[in-house]
Amino acid sequence: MEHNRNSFYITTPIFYPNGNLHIGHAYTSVIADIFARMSRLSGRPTYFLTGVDENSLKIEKKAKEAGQEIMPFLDEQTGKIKDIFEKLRVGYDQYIRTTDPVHHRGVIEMWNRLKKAGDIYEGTYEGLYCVGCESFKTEKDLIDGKCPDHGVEPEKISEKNYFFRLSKYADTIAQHIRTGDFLITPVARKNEILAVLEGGLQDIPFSRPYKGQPNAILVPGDETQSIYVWCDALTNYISALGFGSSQKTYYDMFWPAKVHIMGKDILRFHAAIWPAMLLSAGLPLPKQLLVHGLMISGGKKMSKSLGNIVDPEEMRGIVGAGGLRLYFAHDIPLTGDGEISKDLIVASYNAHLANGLGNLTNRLLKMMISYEVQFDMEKVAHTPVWQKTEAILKESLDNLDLTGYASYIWKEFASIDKEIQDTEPFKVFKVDPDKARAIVSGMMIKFYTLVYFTDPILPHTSARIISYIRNRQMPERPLFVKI
Ligand code: ME8
Repeated sequence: MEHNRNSFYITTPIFYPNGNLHIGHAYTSVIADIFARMSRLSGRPTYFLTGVDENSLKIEKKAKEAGQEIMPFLDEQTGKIKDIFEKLRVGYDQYIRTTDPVHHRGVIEMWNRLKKAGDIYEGTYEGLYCVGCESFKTEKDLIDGKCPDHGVEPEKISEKNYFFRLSKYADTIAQHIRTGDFLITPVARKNEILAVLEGGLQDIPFSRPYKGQPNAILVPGDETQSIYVWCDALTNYISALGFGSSQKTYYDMFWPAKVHIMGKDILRFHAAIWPAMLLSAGLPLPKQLLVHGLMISGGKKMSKSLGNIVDPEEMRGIVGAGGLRLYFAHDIPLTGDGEISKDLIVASYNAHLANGLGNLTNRLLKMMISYEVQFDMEKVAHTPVWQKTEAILKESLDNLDLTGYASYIWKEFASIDKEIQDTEPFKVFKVDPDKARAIVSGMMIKFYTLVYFTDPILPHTSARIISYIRNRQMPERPLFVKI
């Protein structure tokens, strides 16, 4: 199968399954899901990958703390994560686990290519290592001698490693970023990474001594060493598609990715190490990195290690999957850090769903049914309002502008509300029923269109409202109860 220029391959980071997913992980996954659904709705061949990063030291520690063997622990974690994804309607095409054999094959193939390119060499690493980040640190990365993200002193280590010649690729990567064929958005993140690249990159250890860690992928030809977690983890984006296996149809169809979505915490891995690996392996770079801010709680980054997490399940219990999805899409600017609070989520739910879409649905359905308004649903797709909304969908997808898309649709819903107030069909109906029908019919065409294009954000609700319209039926209970 040929690569289709229109294909849309979208990924989330593979998450560490060492605790429950918090609202930040839910955010990344939900926005990726919304983009994937927008892409499917616009007719593009789409593939949405998410999954878990299982081959890491901190997972092993967690399993030990829980008194469990590693594989049953990982299976249980994956069960929980898939359950949350289902509840939040995160409809991935594939959930990759780095313990999957297909992944191991991809990593081995990647290693062999780096080696063949002459970019792997033996050396000794002396320095600091933060297990929380699973990365090597320099003194200037630390605040008061501690990792700023994890609040712990990194371990001092001295060990034999294989190094990856990262330094060789700094200029080429910067060049790809500057020309825009490796796009990094928002621009502040692009500039941040360009500054790093312009300062030059150092070669980095790409293996660590193998000490029997479960699930570690051993260096081909040297079983005393295991492949470094980030080399292992980053390769998931292509191993999942079959890179390194005989079955690589999906790889051929979907690589290079349209976009990798991630938080800014792991920008450097994705904007320096990953493209360097791909260049060394002779593979195309992803088209874009979309780097979102980090939600903070109590003024600090939320993280499993810090224990200040907000539970997405609890929030879903209050505002439903739709409430949370709309909040992410409509209210969180992709680019900044935001303090997350229950009050803000509830206020958004009340404004946009209970008072907004919920009320509007009721008012329109009532008028449509009681005034016996007819409109031809099969012809809606040929109306100017449909064509305009479809064009906005495509444009928002090209620009990965989620808040723009969500706020456009909700403004249009509000404009129907305003039209009801201005035209007062309930008064018109008393004197001129046909005129009232014509007014409501026009509104129904617009409403039906908008609801249809809301599907990526509110997948189940959109389908439910469409079926009420088609069956000329009122919802048995309110779609969104005010909180
Ligand atoms: O870093 N706000 O996994 P991870 C918003 N396994 N998003 C957040 C967030 C927050 N406070 N905290 C986390 C790893 N995230 C590696 C990735 S990829 C090849 C390997 C989201 O479980 C955000 O997307 O720590 C961030 O980049 C990711 O979770 C980190 O997840």
